Amino acid sequence: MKMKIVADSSANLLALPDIDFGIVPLHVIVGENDYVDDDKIDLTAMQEDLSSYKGKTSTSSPSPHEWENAFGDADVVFCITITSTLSGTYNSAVIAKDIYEQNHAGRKVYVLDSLSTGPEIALFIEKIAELIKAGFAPDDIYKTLLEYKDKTHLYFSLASLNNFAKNGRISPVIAAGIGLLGVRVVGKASDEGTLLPLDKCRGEKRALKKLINHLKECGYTDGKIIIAHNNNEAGALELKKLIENTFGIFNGKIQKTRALCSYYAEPGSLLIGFEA
Ligand code: X90
Repeated sequence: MKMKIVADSSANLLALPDIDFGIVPLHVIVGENDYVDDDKIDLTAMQEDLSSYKGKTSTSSPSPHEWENAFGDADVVFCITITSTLSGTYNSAVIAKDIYEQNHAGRKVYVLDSLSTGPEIALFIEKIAELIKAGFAPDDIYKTLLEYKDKTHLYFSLASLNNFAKNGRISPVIAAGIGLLGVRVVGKASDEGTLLPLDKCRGEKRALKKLINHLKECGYTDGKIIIAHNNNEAGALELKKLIENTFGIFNGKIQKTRALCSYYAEPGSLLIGFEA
């Protein structure tokens, strides 16, 4: 039985060792330019375009057809999407699942709405990969994944909320003032899969301190952590150090955001997914 994991590009991953894995790209649109968030994208060119372009910019979700293509010829697909509250990506995956299962009797697609994005999705993907390798049956993998989802979180420190507000994904009132004079917003993915702001902090140091406090409040001890950063490796390393100092271990890794996350988590931002 051929099992495959398919996620959208908000996971910031391109490949997975020893597992059949596919990524479906979202798009970042800057005027006439359509940046496809796949392994061929020039991220530097996109960032430069974004920072100099004065007109409207936006993002768009993959079509059902793109999902279907990524499912390939797998008998069982585990499909993980960015939060359905903020993107049409989940809906198009569900449509693709129905078509795929209708066209290929006996095949099965599990679609999971992450209600999150980025590093928390990456944790889900790693968990599924682990369970596939351990030889579990598809239904058991899905059940275990749903239980796992209750133990993971996504927090962030965002350097700006401009693109969120400009695209109607957050109220302009919340976005006001973030980014000015080094003010960052620290918050989390809510249970409903929306952006929940928790603290406004002046300067990265304060933001990192808040993140550590939130880890403590969540009961974090030594679980897996993935930090994703947009042009802020120094901040990611500083957070790693604080985690080591506070909890005695950094059981994780640091990744760079790809196009979709880089658009909303603007340069200087950090995303942190962890198991509590
Ligand atoms: O369909 C589309 O065009 C994509 C829309 C995606 C909107 C959300 C992107 C979030 C990227 C930003 C920080 C974390 C916020 C967490 C909220 C769940 C990452």
